[in-house]
Amino acid sequence: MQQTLAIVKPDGVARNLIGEVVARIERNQLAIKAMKMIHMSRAQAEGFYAVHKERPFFKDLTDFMCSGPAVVMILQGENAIARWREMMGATNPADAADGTIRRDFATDIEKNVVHGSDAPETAAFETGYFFSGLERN
Ligand code: IDP
Repeated sequence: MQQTLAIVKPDGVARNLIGEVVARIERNQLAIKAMKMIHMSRAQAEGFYAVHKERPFFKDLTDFMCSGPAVVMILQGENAIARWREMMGATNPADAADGTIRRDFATDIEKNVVHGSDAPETAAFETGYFFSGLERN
């Protein structure tokens, strides 16, 4: 069993896509172990995306992530990290496969509706960033 962090980003919440994303997660048999809505501060968004701090899009990305509420979730299942990334689709919606969340709903490479951890180490950091041990078992 593996856990991963999923986020419905501020664009997804603003566009009323929480239910659509949650429905897809449930249809794909990933268990939602924890879920809450948060409006990140700038410092919290910068801490979350610290790995990207040297990237040219860091300022825009962190502005976007603290621009409104987001829904953060811990998903659990066999191979949950890869399965959730497959459901999300490629970072750029133009490159995302048909039927993925980003292909179906994202408007551009930044406002791409959802986030998912990309490896076991990042999943451990990211789930622990938003949830305590008590909230995830
Ligand atoms: P991922 O979310 O598919 O794992 P990453 O490369 O980790 O993609 O990038 C994190 C987030 O940063 C993306 O989901 C997207 O919101 C934003 N991002 C990535 N590349 C660009 C870019 O070239 N321009 C603007 N925003 C970007």
